[in-house]
Amino acid sequence: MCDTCGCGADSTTFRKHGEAHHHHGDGHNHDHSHPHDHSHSHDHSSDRTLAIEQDVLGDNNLLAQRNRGYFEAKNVFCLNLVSSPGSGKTTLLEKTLISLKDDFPSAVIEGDQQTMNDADRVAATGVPVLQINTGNGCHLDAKMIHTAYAELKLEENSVLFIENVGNLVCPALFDLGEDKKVVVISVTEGEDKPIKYPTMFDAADICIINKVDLLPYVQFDVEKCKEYALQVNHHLEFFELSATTGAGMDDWYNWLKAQVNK
Ligand SMILES: Nc1nc2c(ncn2[C@@H]2O[C@H](COP(=O)(O)OP(=O)(O)OP(=O)(O)O)[C@@H](O)[C@H]2O)c(=O)[nH]1
Ligand SMILES: [Mg+2]
Repeated sequence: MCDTCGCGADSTTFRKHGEAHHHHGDGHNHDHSHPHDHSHSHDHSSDRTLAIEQDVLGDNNLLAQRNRGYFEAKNVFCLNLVSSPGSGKTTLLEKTLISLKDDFPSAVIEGDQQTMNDADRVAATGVPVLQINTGNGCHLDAKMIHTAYAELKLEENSVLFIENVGNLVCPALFDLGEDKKVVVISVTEGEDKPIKYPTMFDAADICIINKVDLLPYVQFDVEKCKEYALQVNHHLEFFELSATTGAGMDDWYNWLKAQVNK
């Protein structure tokens, strides 16, 4: 049970492509008695709820710093991809991994509540991948990432892509030790998402506006979307692209290569 947002992170499994899944004792309090509940109503005292949230996030932040130290020591550049479900994170990853396979070694940690679908798609590119199934959990946390990269055995001077659980709310709270948080929004979601879900856009460093090939068919004002996002976080950098047609992908690739060669 995740005490911070009320979701159940009590059934996390770690799976390599082609491997039968095994449950992992992840140190979370196992508590099957609460339904999925973001109201925090399970705690009778709001003071106590706040204290538990601070503990959970505090513990997470400590582990995230450990992850960050490990990545720094190995010179691993780590990206945490966050978005609502279906914005195109895996498609973007598949294309990026194939296009940049000669530029640097990569590894991927996939986060979904269930299935190996995304890990299987990534595995088809030949890049090492580990799937984390969070069960009822709605986000990845630093401890899951720690367990996952130990299994993956990261190469020095490589890039680690983390695809978070599709959810525009809870993953914003959990630092994983990444260098950059990348929020993906697709043009079918409406340009007002940055002001409706400001925590995520505030936490992000990069904002990718995906599926621009669909702009002729949907009402989505790209400039308005950027304006809203900048209201929330004026440091955001934007990429406008289509992961399926490849439009705008070169700017993204050049940015990634520049980060790795810093
Ligand atoms: N038209 C269009 N479709 C896209 C684009 N990128 C992804 N899609 C489609 O959007 C759907 C979802 O893509 P995924 O890559 O699975 O999205 P995701 O963010 O990984 O989804 P979750 O992991 O479930 O959150 C698929 O049908 C993709 O083919 C794009 O640039 N243009
Ligand atoms: Mg995906």
